[in-house]
Amino acid sequence: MTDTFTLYGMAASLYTGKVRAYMRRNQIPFREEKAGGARFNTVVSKAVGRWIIPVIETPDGAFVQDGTDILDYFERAGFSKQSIYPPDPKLTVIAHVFELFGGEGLLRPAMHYRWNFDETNLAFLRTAFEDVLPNGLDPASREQAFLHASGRMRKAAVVFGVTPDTYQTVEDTYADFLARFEAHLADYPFLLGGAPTLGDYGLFSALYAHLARDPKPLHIMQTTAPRVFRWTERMNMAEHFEDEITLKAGPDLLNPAALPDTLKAMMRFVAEDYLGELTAHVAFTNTWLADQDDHRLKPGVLGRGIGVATFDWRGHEITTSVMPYRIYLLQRITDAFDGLDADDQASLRALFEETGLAGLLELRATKRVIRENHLEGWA
Ligand SMILES: N[C@@H](CCC(=O)N[C@@H](CS)C(=O)NCC(=O)O)C(=O)O
Repeated sequence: MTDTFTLYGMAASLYTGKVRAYMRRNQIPFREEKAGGARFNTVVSKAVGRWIIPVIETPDGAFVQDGTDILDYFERAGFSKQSIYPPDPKLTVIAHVFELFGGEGLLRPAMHYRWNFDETNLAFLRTAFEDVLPNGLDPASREQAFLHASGRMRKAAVVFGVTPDTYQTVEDTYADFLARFEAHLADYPFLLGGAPTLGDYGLFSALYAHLARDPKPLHIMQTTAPRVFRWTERMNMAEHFEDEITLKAGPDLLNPAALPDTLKAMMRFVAEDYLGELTAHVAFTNTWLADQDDHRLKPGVLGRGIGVATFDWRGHEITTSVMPYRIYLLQRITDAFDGLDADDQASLRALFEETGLAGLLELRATKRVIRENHLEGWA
């Protein structure tokens, strides 16, 4: 038996990027195999119950799917050089907010800047998508398969709320987000101070594989938010590079009693951009749950979305797909909050009130999302 893991993924995959960065930083021995390869199509996707990446195969032949679950697997198995769960549980709640927002809330700019700039991006994407196509296709079949796979992703952009009506607002709000993160990174190498946490890995999902690799958004990031670009490099390194920012911040995480305004501005952004959507999704979910028989709640019976919810997003009425997975990540925030003692809850509630996020702490689905055999369902 070797001690090498296999990561099945794709260079351009949002959630694969998060896992790869974690494995590199923690110097976990692994090889990466394109998800369109023979073993993925015959063995791995069957083992995890659907075609989805990333998946890791452990040295003893077990599979773990889901970016978040894979990081937790490595944390539990003792591979982390410095846990991505902050020692102060109040910081962990904040980290979970960015785990959810980075992985799910930034999909609008990620999908817009990937799929709505064909002139700049398409040649790059055509090559990138070879990672998910079966091996050895002739050129005509490869083009056919690319059009099929990319067509699915273009449809996905629409169900995340990216339509011609919203393009300009997606661009303006992404610029606002970049400016806020850029300001924060002038003083800190990572979101919560001197080391990456769950929150950085969440943000890294969208901010790396799409927004710091595809030609159109890469140019935007490098020219308007160079420190964010530098952070994507820092996140992706196995080595520690001591620079002005790391020297200034030191190795420790932030003091939760004195959080910088730049972090609060980022929390405020999450409130402005994403709280309305989460609120609408939880309301939809609870109405939907009340109507379901037990069979439909079992893991794997339904696809990834359970329906759509319509809500106001920055002056646009938009309709987006409601996915139990988002409720699963929301649950991680509220579970972490519920686990705090009364004093910590009070101080964190004050911070969430100050940043417009207090409503997030009240959002609960009437049933819990569970993951069984790599699939989501309801307890
Ligand atoms: N929650 C999952 C999401 C994974 C996911 O959506 N992966 C994309 C690629 S980045 C995928 O496999 N899409 C294929 C599809 O939806 O058919 C995770 O974190 O692993």
